[in-house]
Amino acid sequence: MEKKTLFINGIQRIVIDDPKTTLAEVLRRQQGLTGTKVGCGKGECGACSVILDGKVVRSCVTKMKRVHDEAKITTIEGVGTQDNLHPLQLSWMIHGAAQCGFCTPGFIISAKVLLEENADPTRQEVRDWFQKHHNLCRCTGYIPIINAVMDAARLMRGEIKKEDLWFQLKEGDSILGTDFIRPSAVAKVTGNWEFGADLGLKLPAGSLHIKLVQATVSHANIISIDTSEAEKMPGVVRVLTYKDVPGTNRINGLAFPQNLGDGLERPILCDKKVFQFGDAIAMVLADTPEQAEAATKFVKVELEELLPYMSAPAAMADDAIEIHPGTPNIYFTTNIVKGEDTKPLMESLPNVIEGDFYVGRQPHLPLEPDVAFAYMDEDDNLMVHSKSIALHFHHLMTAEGIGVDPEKYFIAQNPTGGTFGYKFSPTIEGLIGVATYVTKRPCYLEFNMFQTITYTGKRSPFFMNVKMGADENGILQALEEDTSVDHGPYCEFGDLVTTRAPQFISAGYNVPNIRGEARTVATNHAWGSAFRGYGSPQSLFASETLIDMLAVQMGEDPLELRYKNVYREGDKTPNGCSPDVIVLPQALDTMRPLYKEAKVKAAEKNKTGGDVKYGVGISLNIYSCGLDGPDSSEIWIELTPEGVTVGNSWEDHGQGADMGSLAIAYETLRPVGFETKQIKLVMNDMKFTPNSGPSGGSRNNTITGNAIKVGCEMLLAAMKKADGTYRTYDEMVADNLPLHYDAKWTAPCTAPDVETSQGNPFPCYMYGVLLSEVAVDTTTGKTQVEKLTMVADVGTIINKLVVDGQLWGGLTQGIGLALSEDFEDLKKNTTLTGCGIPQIKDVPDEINLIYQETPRPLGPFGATGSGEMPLSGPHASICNAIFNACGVRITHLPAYPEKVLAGLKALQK
Ligand code: MCN
Ligand code: FES
Ligand code: FES
Repeated sequence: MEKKTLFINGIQRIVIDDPKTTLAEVLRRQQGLTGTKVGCGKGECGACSVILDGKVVRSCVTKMKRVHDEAKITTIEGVGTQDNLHPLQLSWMIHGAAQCGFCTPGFIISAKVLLEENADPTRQEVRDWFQKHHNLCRCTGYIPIINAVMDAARLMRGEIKKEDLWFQLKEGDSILGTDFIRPSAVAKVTGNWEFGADLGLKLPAGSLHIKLVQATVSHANIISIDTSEAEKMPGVVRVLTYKDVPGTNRINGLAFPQNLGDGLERPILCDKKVFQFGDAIAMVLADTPEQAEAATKFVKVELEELLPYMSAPAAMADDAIEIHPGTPNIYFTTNIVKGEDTKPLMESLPNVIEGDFYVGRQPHLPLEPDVAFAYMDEDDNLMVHSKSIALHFHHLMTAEGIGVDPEKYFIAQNPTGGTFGYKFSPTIEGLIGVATYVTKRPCYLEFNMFQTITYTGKRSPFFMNVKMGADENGILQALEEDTSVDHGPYCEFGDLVTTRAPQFISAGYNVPNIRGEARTVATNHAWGSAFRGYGSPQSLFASETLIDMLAVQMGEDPLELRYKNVYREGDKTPNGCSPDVIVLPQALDTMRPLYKEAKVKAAEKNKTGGDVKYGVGISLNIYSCGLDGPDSSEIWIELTPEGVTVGNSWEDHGQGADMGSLAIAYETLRPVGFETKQIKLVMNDMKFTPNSGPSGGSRNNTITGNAIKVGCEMLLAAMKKADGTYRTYDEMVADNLPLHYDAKWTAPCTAPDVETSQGNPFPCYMYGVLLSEVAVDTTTGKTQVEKLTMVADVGTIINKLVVDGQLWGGLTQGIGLALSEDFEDLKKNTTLTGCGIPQIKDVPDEINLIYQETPRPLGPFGATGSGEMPLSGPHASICNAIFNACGVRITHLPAYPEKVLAGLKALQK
C-alpha cells in the first residue's frame, strides 16, 4: 500500500492505494466517482478516460504506481454540473450525442483536452483525436459526437451562444419532429446516470459478490462437480450448483407449439451437460469479488468432452448426435406458400438467378458489460435489477426455474448501456435470482467484457439458398428459398427468428409466387438471441444481393430493377398482406439523382487508375414494428396536483424510451396544456409499471406509443367539461372522478400461419433506401465506406434527435456487419476490437439522412418505429458497392479484406 496526495477535480485528497490497482478502481471504488465508466477494462474503448496531469489516459489500464504524488486528475464530475454545464456537455445534449450514455463521460473528457490543445479543430482533427484516444461508441455512429465537439468549440470561442443551438419548446406548441432534449440527457453528460455497476458499488454492507465457474469447452457431459475445496476459501459464503437451485433450474424458452422441444432445455446452472462455451456450472458467493474469483479456481469439474457442432450444417449431419437428448437438432420448421407452385414457373421464366448466402454470428458489443444485482425487499419479494429489455417476459421465463412464487418476484431495469437486443433473452437474471433467493442476502454479479462477449446471445447465423425468377421485363414472378438458422443450444425465440426468413427474404418487392422452408437448428456455438433487425439483416442480405445479381445478369440498372418491383397499391408482402403504406417508389425517386451523381463521381475517380477502386451500391431497408399478431402494451396515467404521471415498462436500451414516452404523452395532452416539466415518468420497474411488452421488434414507439395515447385520451375524456374546457385536479377530486387510468392498445393483426407464412402480422413497417459509396484497395482487399445516404420513412418523426441517432447508429452497425464484425473464433473474437467493432475511422463522416414522413394509419400521430430498419440492409448495399467497385461479389459475410482479395484473384484467373 502507498499513500499519495492527489488533486482530484481540484480538491486535495489523501489516497491510500495498492500500487498494482488501477486508477479506475481507485476513482470508482475508493473515491465514489462512478461517473468514470469501465467498459472493456482493457484499454480498448475509452469509456474510462480521465485527465491525468493534462493528458487523456484510460484509467482502467493506468496502474496507481504510474500516478505520482500530487498528480492532478479530472473526471467527468469535475467538468461541469447540472447547474453549470461545460459547453461540451451542453453541446452533447443539444446534439443528442448521448444515447445510452455509457461512452459519454469518456468522450467528453477526451474532447475537453482536445479543445484545450486545439480551440478550432477541423472535423477530421476531431476524428483523428478520438481514433488516437480509443474512444468507441456503439450507439451513435459518431456523427452527433463530432457535431457536438464542433459546436462546443464554437461556443467556447464565443462565436455562438447556447440560445442559438438549444431547442426551446414554446409550451403548448407541438413537440413532434423537434430537437427536444431527452429527459435523461443531463444525467448522462454529467456522469450521474448510474448504470448497474455504479449502483452495485453502493449496495449495503453485507452484500455478496458472485463469480462464475464457467465451461471452457463447447460440448460435454458433466461427470461430477466438487465444491468442497472452494467452500473452505477465505470469504466464501456459499458455492452454489444446480443441486442448490430451489426451482426447476430451467429457463422457459417460450417455445412455439410446433417446436419439437419443450423449450426447457436451458439450465440456470448446468446439471447434466455443457452445451456451449461459457455455460455457468457453479456460482461462488463471497464477501469480496476477489475472494469469489479466487475460489472459482478450486471448484473441480469433471467432464466427458463431446464433439461440438459449431454450425447448422454440422449439427444437421446424419451422424450428429442430439445435442439435447430426445429433441432432434432440427427442432422447428416453417414454410412459405404464397401464390402458385414456383417449380413450373421457374422453368418457364427467362431471367432466373440463384445464390447461397450467409450472414453470421454478429456480436452485439454494447460498451456496458452485463450486470445485475438482487435483494429481498421488506415484504419478502425477490427484487432483481438488471439490463433486461423484456421485464415481464424474463419474469415468466425465470420464476419457475428459480423456484420463486411469481407473485413475490419483480424485475426492474437499471439504466442500461446499450444491449442492441442481446437482453431480449435473460442472461443473468436466473443466476442472480437463485443466489439471492437462496441466501436472502443482496447479491451482485457483473460480467467482464470477455464474459459479456462469450456468454451472451449472438445474432443467429442464416444459411440461405434463394432463387429468383423474373419475366422478360424484369418483373419478379417467383421466389424459392431454403434457410437453416443456427440458433446455438438454446431455443428461446429461435422459432420466432426462423419465421423472419420467409417474412423478409424479398421484402419490399411484390413477388406473387413464393415457396420455401426455414428450419431452426441447435448447435454448440453461442446461443441465438435477438439482435437489432432480428432476422431481417440476414434475409435482406440474400434478396438485396440477389436482385443486384439479377440486374447485372439482365444488363439492367440495380436501382431501376428495384423500382420496377417495389410495393405499389394492390401488391402483397411475402406474408400475403397489404403493405401499411406505399413509400418505396417515392424513396427511389428521391434517391435516383443522388445515385446517378455518385456513379458519375465514382467513374471519374476510377478513370485516374490506381489500386483503389470506387463503387456505389443500393439496398432496400425494411423492418416491421411489433411482435407478430395481436401484440399489446399496457400503461397507466394518473392526474396529480403537479401534473400527470405516466407509468410504463418501455425498457430503455439507450434508444430514448424516456423521450418517446414524454413526447407522446405531452402531444396527446396538449388540449389541457400540461408543460413538459409537469409530466413525470415512472418507468421499468414491474413492481410499479405494467406489462408494456419488451423493447424488441422496434415495437414501442408504435405499440406503447399508442397505449400512452389511449391512456392520455381516457384522462382527457374524464377531465373534459360540458363547455369544452378541462377540469383541474381539484375539480376532478371534488367531482369524485377517478384520477388513475389503466390503458392498453392491441395491434389488429394476425400471426402468420407456420405452414404457409401467410397472415397480417404487423401494424406498421419502417422503410428506407440506402446508397453506399465505397473505396476498395485492391492491393489489400480493404473496403472503406466513404459515404452513406439514406432516404428513410419512419412515418411521423416523434423526436428528430432520437431518430437521427437511431439511423446513424444502426447504419454504423451495418458497416460492422458488412466488413468486420463476427463472433466465430472462440480464441480471436473475444474482445471489442477482436470482434471488429467499428472505430471512428471506419465510419464515414458523411451519413446523410433524407426523410419522407408518410403517416402510418395505425401509428400514434402517424409514427412507426425507427430502431431496427437502419440495420436491416446496409451490409447488402455496401457489398453491392464492393461489386460495383471491383467485381467481387460477397455472398458470405463479413467482407474481410482477405475475402475480397481472394475474390480479386479468382477474377484474374
Ligand atoms: N422514434 C421517434 N419517431 C419515430 C420512430 C421512433 O422518435 N417515428 C423514437 C422512439 O420514441 C424511440 C426510438 O425512436 O425512442 C426507437 O423506437 P422504436 O423503433 O419503436 O424502438 P423501441 O423503443 O422499441 O426500442 C427498441 C429498438 C431495438 S429493437 C433495438 S435492438 C435497439 C434500438 O431500438 N437497441 C438499441 N435502438 C437502440 N439504440 C441504442 N442506443 N441502444 C440499443 O441497444
Ligand atoms: Fe478502459 Fe475500455 S478503455 S474501460
Ligand atoms: Fe455511445 Fe451508447 S451512447 S455507447
